[in-house]
Amino acid sequence: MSNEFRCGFVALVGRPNVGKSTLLNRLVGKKISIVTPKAQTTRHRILGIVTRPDVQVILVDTPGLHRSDSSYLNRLMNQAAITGLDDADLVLFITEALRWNEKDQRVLDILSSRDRQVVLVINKIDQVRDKKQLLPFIAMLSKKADFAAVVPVSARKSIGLDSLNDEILPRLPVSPALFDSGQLTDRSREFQAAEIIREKLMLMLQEEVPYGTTVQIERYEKSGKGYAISALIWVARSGQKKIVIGSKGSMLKKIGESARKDLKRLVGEPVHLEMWVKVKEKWADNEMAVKSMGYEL
Ligand SMILES: Nc1nc2c(ncn2[C@@H]2O[C@H](COP(=O)(O)OP(=O)(O)OP(=O)(O)O)[C@@H](O)[C@H]2O)c(=O)[nH]1
Ligand SMILES: [Mg+2]
Repeated sequence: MSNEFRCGFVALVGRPNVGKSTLLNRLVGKKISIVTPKAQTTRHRILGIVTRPDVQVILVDTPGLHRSDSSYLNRLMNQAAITGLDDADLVLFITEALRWNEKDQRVLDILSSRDRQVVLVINKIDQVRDKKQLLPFIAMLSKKADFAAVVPVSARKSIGLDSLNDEILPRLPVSPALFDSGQLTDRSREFQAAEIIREKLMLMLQEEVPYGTTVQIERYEKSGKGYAISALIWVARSGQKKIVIGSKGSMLKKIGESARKDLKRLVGEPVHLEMWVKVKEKWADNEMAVKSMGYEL
């Protein structure tokens, strides 16, 4: 193989909850994208950039592809994932070890309808006690499409990531780097701050409530010895506002405490966080509202 510098876009695509964002964070070596045990955590296309002496890998985290056309936001999330995949030089199709289902098949059908190099990544192999079970699973999946490679990994335990990198590098085009070597993401600190708060909402709220929330940063500026951040939490119904605030403000306090710790790590300085909860009826169904809240293709 030539030792010319390579650079390209690598989209991480799959059904919700298979570990796309976890894998991106591990490959970059820093938390770029939020992670929760709930499906449909990621709502945007987010770049994580890895620069080495021989290559710049521009990883593209995408929302989990799902069938729901129920809201404008859901359709936008699916479209964002499709755009990520269509713009990529290489696709990592992320699946879960021993847990193939019709949702994965639907993603594979989308991939097969496009002319893309696809590496099948079988994640969460740490959950498989008897590793012998992986062999027939890999054999079964290998027959489903003409994958460029099949790589079992555990993003959580950082297993198999060197093998995955070895499969990525030669499949990227010879090209100069597109980003500065120190840049790890295309997203602003404000965006990352909003995502951190949204992660806590996803983690701490139950059932459908977190899916009705979104976060907008209103103020992000140097103030005294640290930073002052003000965030608006939008909810889709007035009943949800009560839940997010909690009895005597207890839930909002818990969310704020947890978010502030992560925000301090992000900013590198103490953070004074203010949060307001506001209702915008059925905002996720409303194209104008969704766009004004920072969602785009
Ligand atoms: N056991 C195990 N769990 C993992 C692994 N990778 C991710 N997870 C967990 O799987 C859950 C979902 O991870 P995410 O990275 O948010 O998954 P995602 O594919 O980005 O999900 P969406 O953004 O909702 O599409 C989280 O609880 C992760 O901690 C792994 O290698 N092993
Ligand atoms: Mg994700």
